[in-house]
Amino acid sequence: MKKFYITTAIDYANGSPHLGHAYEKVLADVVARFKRLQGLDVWFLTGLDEHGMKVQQSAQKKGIAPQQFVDEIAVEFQDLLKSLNISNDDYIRTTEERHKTVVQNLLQKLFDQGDIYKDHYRGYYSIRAEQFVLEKEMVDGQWPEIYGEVVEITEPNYFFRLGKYQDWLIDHIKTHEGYIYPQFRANQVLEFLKEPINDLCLSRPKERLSWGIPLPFDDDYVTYVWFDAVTNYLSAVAPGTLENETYWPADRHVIGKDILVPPHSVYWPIMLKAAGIKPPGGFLVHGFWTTSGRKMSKSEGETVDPLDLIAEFGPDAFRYYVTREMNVGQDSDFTLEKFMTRYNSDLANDLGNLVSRLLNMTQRYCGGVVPAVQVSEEPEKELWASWDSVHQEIVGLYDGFRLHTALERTFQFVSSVNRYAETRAPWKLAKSDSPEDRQRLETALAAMAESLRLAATVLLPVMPGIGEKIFELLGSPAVSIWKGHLKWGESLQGKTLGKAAILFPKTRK
Ligand code: ME8
Repeated sequence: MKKFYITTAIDYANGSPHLGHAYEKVLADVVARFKRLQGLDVWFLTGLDEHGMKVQQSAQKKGIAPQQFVDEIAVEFQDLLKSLNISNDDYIRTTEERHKTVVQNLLQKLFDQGDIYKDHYRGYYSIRAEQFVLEKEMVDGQWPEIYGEVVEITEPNYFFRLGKYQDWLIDHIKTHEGYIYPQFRANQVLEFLKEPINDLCLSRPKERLSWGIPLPFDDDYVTYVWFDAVTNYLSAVAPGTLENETYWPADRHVIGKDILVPPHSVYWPIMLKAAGIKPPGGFLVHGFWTTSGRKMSKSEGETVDPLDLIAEFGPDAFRYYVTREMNVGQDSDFTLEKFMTRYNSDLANDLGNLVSRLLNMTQRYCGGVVPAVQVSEEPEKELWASWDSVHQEIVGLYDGFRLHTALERTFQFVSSVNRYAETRAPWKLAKSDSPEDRQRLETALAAMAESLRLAATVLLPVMPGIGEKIFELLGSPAVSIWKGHLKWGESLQGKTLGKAAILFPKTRK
């Protein structure tokens, strides 16, 4: 069976989860679920980034040990995953032994082969970003706000020879089509690589930062947060070893645009290349959620708490909204108004009404049992054609990460089913005594049931809970693989439908 290994960024354990964290998990989960429905052997990893200065400082402020601090935060992040119905197979925390061992083995190997060396570093250091920053990054004599306080320091440190592998990396990106999605991000990386890259300072003296993984070859130092963090993708599937494992390499690292250049697109592939480990299969780089143009992260004044929306409207409504609104790769503005419009119009009115209409009418006119399709007139032909166009596109859209378009098409189909119901008007046909009208009525209900089966099937990656619920109401088990189930005509004839249900209650105006 073909494997598919997908990861998310591991979230910083220095604060509570926010919308960006929630979105990234949903995005990766939609892709993971889609791949499983395609019949692939999927391994889906997410986790928590627990070391570093900020965690050390936050724990200090609270007067507790860093480990206790991250243990508490881990609960919050794991609760978020549960509340969003995320289907991850593993959860890695960088304070786990299995991770530390792999990081240390990797460091030792690179040190032994001469790719890590000791030198003096003198430069400007951003405490907030936990990285050295360059003078040329100043704007009008000021450090960019994201760096917070910047101080000048000189200290002996360990460096990783990045420059040695620069040409290899450029060639790798150029010769692997689709390696970074969307393509314009790959171009940004190539732009960055036009200048010679500096070697990476990968250590911090313990006296300044104690909350990290000690360098195996110098106990006075811990490794710098990026070297530690990116290695999680390997340590989770290859515990204790650097050997390639069943799932390696990762097929997609799902990350936000802020951490592509340089950590994921430069440090990570070069670390692997230098260690003789296969580089990543690819990156899926999403944009940022903004409100009024600002990202909604804690440090910049978050206004929407995703946990509240999930609890109020259910995980599927939240998953639908973020997947429908975000054109993967672009930024997107999050507003409660838009959320409510999508909820009320797409979910409650279009999808929810279709379900309750079908259940009510089948109960009333056919004793709750799905009848057979008996006629094929203009309205039926239009409906089948409408499904056909979705059918032809849907796999390509999911595969190409055009998830918002996949949902747009699916809901266009749902609308056309509602239009079909209006055109056929079974409630009018029911008043007729003609046997032809009875056949039309039964056909209409059978066609609506079949349409709903198809819509539920293609919605499963995005709305697994609702998809399964619809299948249950249709008297069938949810499909676990799409193959053979996307064609119109898998008759539900004879199935007993569930009792009328409200899938999306109107919770607000
Ligand atoms: O960067 N919209 O952790 P993190 C969308 N620990 N995505 C957002 C976002 C927003 N407003 N804000 C953040 C880290 N993200 C490191 C990663 S990986 C080996 C180490 C995304 O908690 C961000 O782009 O700051 C990143 O992919 C993820 O959330 C975690 O961010």
